Amino acid sequence: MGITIKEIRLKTVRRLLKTPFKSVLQQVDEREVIVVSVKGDSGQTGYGECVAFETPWYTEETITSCRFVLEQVLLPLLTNQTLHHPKEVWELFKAVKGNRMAKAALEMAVWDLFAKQQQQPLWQFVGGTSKAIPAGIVVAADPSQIGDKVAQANKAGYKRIKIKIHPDTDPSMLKSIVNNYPEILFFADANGSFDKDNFDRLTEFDDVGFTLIEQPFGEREWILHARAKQQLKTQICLDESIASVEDVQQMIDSKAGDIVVLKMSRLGGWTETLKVVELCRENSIGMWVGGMIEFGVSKAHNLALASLPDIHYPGDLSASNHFWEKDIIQPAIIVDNGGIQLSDQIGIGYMVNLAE
Ligand code: OSB
Ligand code: MG
Repeated sequence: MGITIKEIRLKTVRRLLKTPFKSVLQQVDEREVIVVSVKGDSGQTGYGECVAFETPWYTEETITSCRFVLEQVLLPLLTNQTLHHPKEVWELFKAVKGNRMAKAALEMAVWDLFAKQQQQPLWQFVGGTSKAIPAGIVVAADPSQIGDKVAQANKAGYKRIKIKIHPDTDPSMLKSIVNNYPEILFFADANGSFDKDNFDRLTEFDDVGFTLIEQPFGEREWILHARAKQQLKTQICLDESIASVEDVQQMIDSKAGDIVVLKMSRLGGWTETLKVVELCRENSIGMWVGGMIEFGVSKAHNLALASLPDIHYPGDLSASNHFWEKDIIQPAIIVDNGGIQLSDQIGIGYMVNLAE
């Protein structure tokens, strides 16, 4: 039962964040993404969201490079093709080097389309088992605001809070915050801001009480990460370093980390991500689903991913109202008692509404 891809549309969405997102890499005030819709000959439509940023501060791709690659390279490869499984999209794109964020947006839309054709929720279609997904929020603010933001997140019911850190962050200040909330899981994300010259600064965060420290060093710093894994009792988790199955294998071989952040956008979509999940499962590597300051279409795919049996840590899965006045999906994603309930509707499980 194949699907012929009949029509692909790209729609730019640009909205202000409710409050600026501040990390050591960049401040984000406004977000632009491309919503991709793929219509099959059955009449159904699948959705994906391209979450590259405006400039290459986080990954090499940008929303402009993605628009170019989507329009000029990927759309012609997919249009009018008949597919029997969404995994075939990765094969169709094989001759195109890199550009995984552009590929992911289109590939994920095709997975949604196939789930809809099969009359199944996407989370079931990909092998998910859990309908109750633990939520997680990120605090990306000035140090003076961290305490207040954590208190707000606690009040909103979040049971996992990720705090952005860098070499100038005061670990004792964080320790007193973490001590105030014994029932909350705290992650730290350094976004690669440490290096070999301030390695000792990193060890000062070992007693804060973090479940893990995400990406202390640069993306290719396998040896430094291995040293941190050996010397710290806190688990080391890699985010920016993980852009392919091969990167996960490299992390395992070099003993550079305990846990990986799954970012389907950076990995190139579902097919590559499911391979990463399999490899992590076989090697007892922890996993959780990372966020990209994204809208609801990307979040819905990420929620389906978090439903898989071996995703044990809560991800960057916050409510629609965390970043946005109004999300692009209906109903909005809500967090209740620290969790998000997956929909029983087919596909991504939400209506897409791009009107402001
Ligand atoms: O490093 O995990 C990161 C957002 C944009 C770019 C990089 C990162 C982030 C986040 C997650 O920290 C934010 C979210 O919940 O969407
Ligand atoms: Mg990160």
